[in-house]
Amino acid sequence: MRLFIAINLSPEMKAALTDAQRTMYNRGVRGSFTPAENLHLTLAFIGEYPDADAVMDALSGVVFTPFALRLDGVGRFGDLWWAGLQDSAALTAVVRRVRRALAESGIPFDRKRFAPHITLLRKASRDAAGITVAPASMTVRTISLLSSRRGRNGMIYTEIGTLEADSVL
Ligand code: 2AM
Repeated sequence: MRLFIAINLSPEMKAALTDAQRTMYNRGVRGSFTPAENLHLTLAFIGEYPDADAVMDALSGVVFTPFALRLDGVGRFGDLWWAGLQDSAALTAVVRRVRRALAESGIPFDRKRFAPHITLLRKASRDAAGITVAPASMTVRTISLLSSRRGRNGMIYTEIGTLEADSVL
């Protein structure tokens, strides 16, 4: 099973992201646009790992309170274009806790430095510079363990489990 831990995005956030994708398309940019149902923010990429229960056990020890995410600009890694997020100490902290919990449970994950991004488009046919994204925001109340597999028409992500934020009094 190919596993990763991510935040699923609110409908408002997805609307802002699909608007940006539409603008790219209307300006003649072609490529592999992430379908709305697949838009997410990855916190930790585990990759092939057989034991989803062990991952959920590790995650269950992570404590966080609801926090805000806000879109902030568009950027690229080569021909992959993404939407960025406003700097958030709460997001950085929760990623650190998730990754520490995985490490302490001996669950492997990609140790590359966390670069918060939501992939909008892969294999862009040309430069999408100058395209902006509305500064939509959401409150994160759950973190998800997702599995990914290649379907006939692209990747299929399935939620395997969720971790809820602690309630704030
Ligand atoms: P990406 O969108 O930048 O490709 C599922 O593949 C999710 O895990 C995607 O959000 C992907 O980010 C992310 N991811 C992070 N590290 C990865 C890696 N080493 N291999 C594949 N996907 C990775």
